[in-house]
Order: sequence, then C-alpha cells, then structure tokens
Amino acid sequence: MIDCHYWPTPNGWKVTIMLEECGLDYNLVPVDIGGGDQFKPDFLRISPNNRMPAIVDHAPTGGGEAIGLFESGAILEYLADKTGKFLPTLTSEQGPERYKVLQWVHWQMANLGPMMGNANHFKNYARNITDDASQLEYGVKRFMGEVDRLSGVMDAQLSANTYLAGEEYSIADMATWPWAFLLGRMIDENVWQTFPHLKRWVDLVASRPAVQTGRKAGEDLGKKELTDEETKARQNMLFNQSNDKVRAAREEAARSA
Ligand SMILES: N[C@@H](CCC(=O)N[C@@H](CS)C(=O)NCC(=O)O)C(=O)O
Repeated sequence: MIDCHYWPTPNGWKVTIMLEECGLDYNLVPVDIGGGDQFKPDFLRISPNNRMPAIVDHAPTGGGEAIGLFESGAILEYLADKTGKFLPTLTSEQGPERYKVLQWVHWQMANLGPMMGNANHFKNYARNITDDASQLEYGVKRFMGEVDRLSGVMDAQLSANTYLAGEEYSIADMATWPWAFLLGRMIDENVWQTFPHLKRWVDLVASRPAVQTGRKAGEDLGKKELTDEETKARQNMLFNQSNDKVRAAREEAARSA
C-alpha cells in the first residue's frame, strides 16, 4: 500500500494520475496546505521542503523498510521504475528513450510548474499582499511572458510528436498535463487557437480514464467555505514563509524523529 500525502492541486494530481494509471493501491492522506499541515513534524520528516505531494511506499520493490519520497518528478520516476510502466527501463531496447522522457519531466519541474505557479500568484493573490501596482504589473508581465513562451515550446514539440517525449504516453505527459490543461483558465480560452497542437494533446490526455479519476481524487478536500478572515490567514501563512518561520517546525520534526 502507498500513502499519498496530498491536496488537490496540479502537483498533487500528477501523482494520483500515475497511481491510477499503474493500478496501484493507495491511501490519500490529506495535507491541508492552507491550514498548515505541511509544517507538522510527521509530514516534514517525509517532505523536508514543506511541500506536498509526498508518498510513503510500505512495500518497496525488493522488500526492506518503507520508503518516503517528496518532489512530484522523483515520485513519478520511482513509481515508473517500481511498475515498469510509462518510462523505458535502461536495460530495455528503448533504453536511450528513457532520457527523452526524463528531460521533459525535468523541463516541467523546472519551468512550466514554477512559472505558472508564479503567474497565478501575481494574477490572483498578490493584490491581497501588496498595494504596490508596479510590483503587481511587473510580476504578471514577467511570469505570463514565460508561460506564453513555454506554451510555444510545448506546441512546437507536439506539432511533431503525439506525446511530449515522442510517440509513447509517459510520465512526462503526467507531469505536464495537470498544469497545461489550466492554460485556458489562466490566460483565456483563445489561447488554444494560438497553440493548436498543445490543445490536441491536452484533449488526448484528458480522454484517459485514469487521468479523469486521478484529477478527481480528493476533490472535496479543497471545497470548504471560508470566511474572509480565514482566507486571509491561510494566504498569509502560504505567502510569507522564511527560514525563521519554518525552523522551529523542522527542529521539532528532528527532535521527535
Ligand atoms: N516541486 C514541487 C512543488 C510542490 C509544491 O509547490 N506544492 C505546493 C502545492 S501545489 C505546496 O505544497 N505548497 C505548500 C506551501 O507553499 O507551504 C513538486 O513538484 O512536488
């Protein structure tokens, strides 16, 4: 059994989609990131970066003790190696293809995820934190520009390939789709006219039953009605983190290890 420490967000969906695709048994462990669960000692011991998703595999391949992992890209790679699915093995005839998949997984982790996350922050949340219009304007321009550029990178790749890393569906698609399908919502629905190959792929991946089930996992978790005060407190906690603020939680996690 695999514990999936999770909240319904794009980075969380990557993992539930992969678990569904592989038909693995899993148990959702909610990490309410607006309520501060990511700072709890038990969670920090698995995910020292105080971010979800994370997993604990109680029955790792080859036996031995349970293994805990954080970072969605590493989790996808681990589950692919565990099941032999969605990532060519090094020893297979398609060995070198493995790196074509991994380069797109790393591309997503280092580019699309952080840039879309920051664009979303400046478009939708930063105005609750600062009144300085020039800061907001610069943040939106910088990160929306990157999102536009990265959409073009995907569109070009998908104009020549069925899936991101070639002709096979892989963990690169599972890492990227949960962010990419939100582009219409983030920019506007006309974006698909600019990037038609990206739209073809978004629809193709969305048609997979495991993607639909993984995307819906724990969907009620984030639906609680909040007062304005509660929303403010959650945003203040999420968007004002520093070493000083998380050090105490980290030390507590180390003490109780
Ligand atoms: N690179 C990480 C990013 C994870 C991440 O940013 N998770 C967010 C939710 S999508 C989170 O846990 N935020 C909690 C916080 O900001 O304290 C991954 O892909 O696993």
